Amino acid sequence: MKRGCFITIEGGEGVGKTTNMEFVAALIRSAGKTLVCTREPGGTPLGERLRELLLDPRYRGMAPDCELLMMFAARAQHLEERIRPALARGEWVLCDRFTDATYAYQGYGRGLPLAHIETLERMVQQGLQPDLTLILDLPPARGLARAEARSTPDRFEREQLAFFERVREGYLARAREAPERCRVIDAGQDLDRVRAQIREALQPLLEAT
Ligand code: T5A
Repeated sequence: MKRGCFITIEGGEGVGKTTNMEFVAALIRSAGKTLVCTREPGGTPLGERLRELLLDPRYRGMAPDCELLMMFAARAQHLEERIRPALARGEWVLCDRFTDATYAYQGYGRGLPLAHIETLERMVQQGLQPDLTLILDLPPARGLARAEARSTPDRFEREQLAFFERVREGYLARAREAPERCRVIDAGQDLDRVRAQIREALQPLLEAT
């Protein structure tokens, strides 16, 4: 059986990933595909426990390498328990954040060597990459303002603006390095326009499968 498509949604804090997940899911389902919607860190019972630890502001002293390894620990479980089995059944998988987030946050944001991330990526993913990554792009100050208006800040949201500027730079660098996989969406527009860009990015994949 042909494996299903793997789509990821990425971007900094408050850019609209969660808001647009349902829209993307509806587009995929209306094309007749069976879809698994999930997120990282998380997506499995064990991954969700790791997520709680990673976002908990009480662990503000977490070592960057610990953070990196926990992201990949959650990802390894997620791939084994949910993502690979769904793709093997021919289902589509839509994931709110994946390894581009690790490059952007732990690599560019925290300054960890990208080579360490590449090693873990090879080990855990064994060549599996998303077929399409939607990168919602917005100046960090605007994204943080949107996120702050909604909830109390988690451990990451308490970082300084300069951290999120580096994260944004990281996402844009990833998009330049993999233009066939990544589509940068201007998330500063009103929701209808953001969604029109998303629809356009998704269309070729929906038509090809
Ligand atoms: N992380 C994750 C790493 O460091 N490394 C990794 O490898 C991985 C996988 C996870 C954290 O973990 C880090 C990154 C993150 O800090 P998260 O909850 O997944 O946390 O990510 P957040 O960015 O914190 O999620 P948010 O829910 O805050 O942001 P979203 O989902 O991008 O934004 P959303 O959809 O909730 O929208 C925010 C607000 O903006 C409004 C919405 O209504 C909402 O109120 N909005 C708009 N307003 C005007 N115009 C638009 N176009 C709008 N779109 C949305």
